[in-house]
Amino acid sequence: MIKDVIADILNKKSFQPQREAGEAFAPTNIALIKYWGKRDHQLNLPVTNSLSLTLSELGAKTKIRLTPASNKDVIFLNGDAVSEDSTFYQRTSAFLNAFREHENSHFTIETQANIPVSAGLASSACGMAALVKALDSLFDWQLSTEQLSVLARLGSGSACRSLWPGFVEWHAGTLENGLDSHGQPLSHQWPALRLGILMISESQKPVSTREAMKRAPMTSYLYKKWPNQVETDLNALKTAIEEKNFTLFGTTSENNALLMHAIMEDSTPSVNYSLPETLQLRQKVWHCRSQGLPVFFTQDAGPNLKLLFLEKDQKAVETLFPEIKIIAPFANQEVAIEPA
Ligand code: 2P0
Repeated sequence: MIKDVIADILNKKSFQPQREAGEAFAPTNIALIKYWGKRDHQLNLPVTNSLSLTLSELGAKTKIRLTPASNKDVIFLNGDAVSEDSTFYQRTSAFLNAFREHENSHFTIETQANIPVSAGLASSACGMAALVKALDSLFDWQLSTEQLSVLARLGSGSACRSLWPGFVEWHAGTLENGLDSHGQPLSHQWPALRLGILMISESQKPVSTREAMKRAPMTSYLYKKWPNQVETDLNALKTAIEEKNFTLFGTTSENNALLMHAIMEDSTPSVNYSLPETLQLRQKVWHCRSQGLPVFFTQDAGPNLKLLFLEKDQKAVETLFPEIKIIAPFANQEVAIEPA
């Protein structure tokens, strides 16, 4: 099925390399209104729309070339060869099956990522987005950004939002083949917005998001509320962005993340990505707010928190959370990729 969809997108474009290697960078993105639950698990088609913020300076840079003499794909992550037994290798190699001219066409992929892998920092999002952009460059397909977004989604759902800077909405779409399920950038910018990462643990998740996303719709009572709540939250967030209403922006993002985590816990078997320190930091954020500091959090499939605040409060946030790494998503900063 994936191969058919990809064949539709590529429309007989060739798998002959047009240069020695294809190379591309893609930034990671953090969802403010989350993607949780799929209507098609093979094609990564979501139940609802979602809305994210791209972190321009954090992401993955990928170089891909064909290695005809090799009998398997070879993948390097930050300079180290990735084990064939790892999920990362298997998922990448399986995705590449759709792009081989012959069964024995193999690739060498070198990825430099400046975010930790599998710690809820959307590493698969930037990794898959960089990979499809690098393939497009290797084969010189000249696909549109929307087509690249569909391809990236087939590798990993959230990757389809990593093709644009700023705020991006992923439209769930209604087509069975998912060709209408891709990202779309919002025209509004918010230069004063800041996102701060609080790293609590870089270790791998106890349950993959793929597995956790299967459990929720099948077993969670709260999940019945999710599609309607996402619609309400999307409307509220878009209003907040248009009107630069930061209280509405922060409240909506935080509540959406909390409902997603409640759904995870309410699934059977229960899924919990938080650590004791996560809960302590959530409480610290709430305490700061009660003292008048407008700071909110969002949390993905991992224990780390991302704080949302405005430039005017950056000093106060840095003083209260000295370990924070702050990103200005709308500043056009130079992209420097160093391994994490
Ligand atoms: C998101 N997450 O919207 C949500 C919030 C994690 C929590 O998308 O199976 O790696 O490859 O489509 O995109 C993480 O899941 O899952 C994710 P697949 P993906 O960012």
